[in-house]
Amino acid sequence: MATTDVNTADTARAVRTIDGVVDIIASTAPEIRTGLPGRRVTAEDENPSGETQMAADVFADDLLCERIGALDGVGEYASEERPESVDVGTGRLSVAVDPLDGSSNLKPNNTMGTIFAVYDGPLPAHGRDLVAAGYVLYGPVMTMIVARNGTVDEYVLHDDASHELVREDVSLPDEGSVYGFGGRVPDWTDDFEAFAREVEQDASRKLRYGGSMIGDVNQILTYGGIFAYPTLESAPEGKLRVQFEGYPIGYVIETAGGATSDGTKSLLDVDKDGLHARTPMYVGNTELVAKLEAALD
Ligand code: FBP
Repeated sequence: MATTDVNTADTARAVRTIDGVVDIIASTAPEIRTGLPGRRVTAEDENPSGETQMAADVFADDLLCERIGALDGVGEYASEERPESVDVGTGRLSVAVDPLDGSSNLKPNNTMGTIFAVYDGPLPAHGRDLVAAGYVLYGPVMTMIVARNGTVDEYVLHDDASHELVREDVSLPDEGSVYGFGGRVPDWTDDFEAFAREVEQDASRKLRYGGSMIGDVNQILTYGGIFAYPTLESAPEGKLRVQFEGYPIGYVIETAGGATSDGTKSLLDVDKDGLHARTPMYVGNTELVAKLEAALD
């Protein structure tokens, strides 16, 4: 077979696999949500980052691993809840998920999300290997954001496992009107605190912070502005994970016309070893992220 034929076959298979991952995320999310009420308790284990796992984290991870792992074209599955990635097939694409981002919000019944990233290559992968990424937001309405082929679309997810495209080509509004910064304020660096105070002084902006990155990032995608989970004095690498949070959210926000940073460069250019490596995260309108980088310089 000629090389071009092989490439065409590979590309067609990859497109089918990516569509398959998106369909599985969309059809599994209603089940994850339905399974939450009895699972607002801690599980017996900690996750690989040493954080308390909720029974819901484990439940969502098991469902996604089983279904995504059975897809043709997926070679590896990894999640924030497992120490190692799992070999699930012979495909060249790898899928990394945060099954329930913000699961500490389960107790107060607040927003949470499911994040997914599809990489062309083995895990841990690089941000520039991403071929699709997105997230589900469990809010009053269940929505899903998907970035692939250079555009970002929004879907509404229904309880019967169907999904409906509601917005095509989503982009960040030019004038950002909200901001949300994680971590304890006394734990922020002086430079970040000075930047935060400057952002607060602008009367056109309002604080919107809910403690679940997906809820907070979706506010930025909707209204524009800036979200940060910064470097902390006690945690120079910040809290959020590169493979499961930094890269996929970097991909979504940059595909939607925004900017992202780890403090000095795009989140997609972060170079870290290890499946569970962490990174500071700053995402939002280009002008605000540029100001942030200048403030931290
Ligand atoms: P999990 O994936 O373990 O839920 O942690 C991620 C997260 O909940 C983010 O959604 C959020 O931005 C951050 O941690 C909040 O952490 P903290 O409350 O410790 O500042």
